[in-house]
Amino acid sequence: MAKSVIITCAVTGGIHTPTMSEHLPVTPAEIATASIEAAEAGASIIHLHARDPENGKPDPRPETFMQFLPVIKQSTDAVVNISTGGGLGMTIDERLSAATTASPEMASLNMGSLNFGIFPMLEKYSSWKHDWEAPFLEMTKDFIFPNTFRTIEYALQELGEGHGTRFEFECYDLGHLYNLAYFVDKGMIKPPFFIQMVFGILGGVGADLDNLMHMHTIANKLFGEENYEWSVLAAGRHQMPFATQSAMLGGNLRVGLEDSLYIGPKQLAKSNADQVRKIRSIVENLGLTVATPTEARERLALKGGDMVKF
Ligand code: KMH
Ligand code: ZN
Repeated sequence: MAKSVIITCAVTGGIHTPTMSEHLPVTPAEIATASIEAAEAGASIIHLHARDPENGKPDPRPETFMQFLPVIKQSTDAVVNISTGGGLGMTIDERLSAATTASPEMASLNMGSLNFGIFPMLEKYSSWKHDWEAPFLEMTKDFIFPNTFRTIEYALQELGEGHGTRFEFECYDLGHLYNLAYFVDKGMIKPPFFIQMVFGILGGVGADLDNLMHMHTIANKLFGEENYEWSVLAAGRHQMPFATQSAMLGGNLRVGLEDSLYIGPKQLAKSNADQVRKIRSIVENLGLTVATPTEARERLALKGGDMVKF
């Protein structure tokens, strides 16, 4: 029987800016509501960043996260996954601080350094809600998102060993699977681990189905398919087609406004939950089922929602 599909919803991220969509959650209350609605719609994992409530800028402060984490926990059984990617330009300590404070069941971990170009979005807008937005996008022309062996090792020790947190290993290119294999071979990462394959970031691998197939083939060779769960996210207009492909191939998937602001061609998504409902209906129409949080916890060997510090 086919495994159920784990849906992750990444509700706000640190890439899009408030000008781009009025539906992008910004305040703690908006992030909490978006997360609860996404969970009710069928997401078993909620991937979280925080934003400064005043201006929507990516915000690493644990105290900002703490304004929405308990609300989400009290209202849903979904797995809370805290980003350690943070916002482009944050230090590694800033990026880890919310997760080391909250000790979540899951955290993201980016598996290699890469150019991370979001500057092409500058051309789409002629005015901005906040002063920080245009310079933030502009600086990515010259930006390398740093995820070195040392920082990956540090996160594995601090969060993995220190807190029993397990990871969403974000792999933006083939080489990142080999970086992951290095840590698996060292015994620092143990099955069953969760690989999030990321397509369509400028600087990472492109959103081409052949790339997805090849990354999946190489992951099977490196890790053995019984040892890991895999999921797919693709940026922008590739989001839904790639999520669908992953489900068809036996994988899991991620949606959410972090990765795409749209629900259809030129049509902004009004909520994260709308994207979850859309992909859920596709998954179910393929004859597949959507995983519950309990199933996700079992398959990813998570420590449990009562073992967190929020
Ligand atoms: N927005 C994704 C492409 C993280 O939070 O660690 C990358 C991401 C990074 O989710
Ligand atoms: Zn993220």
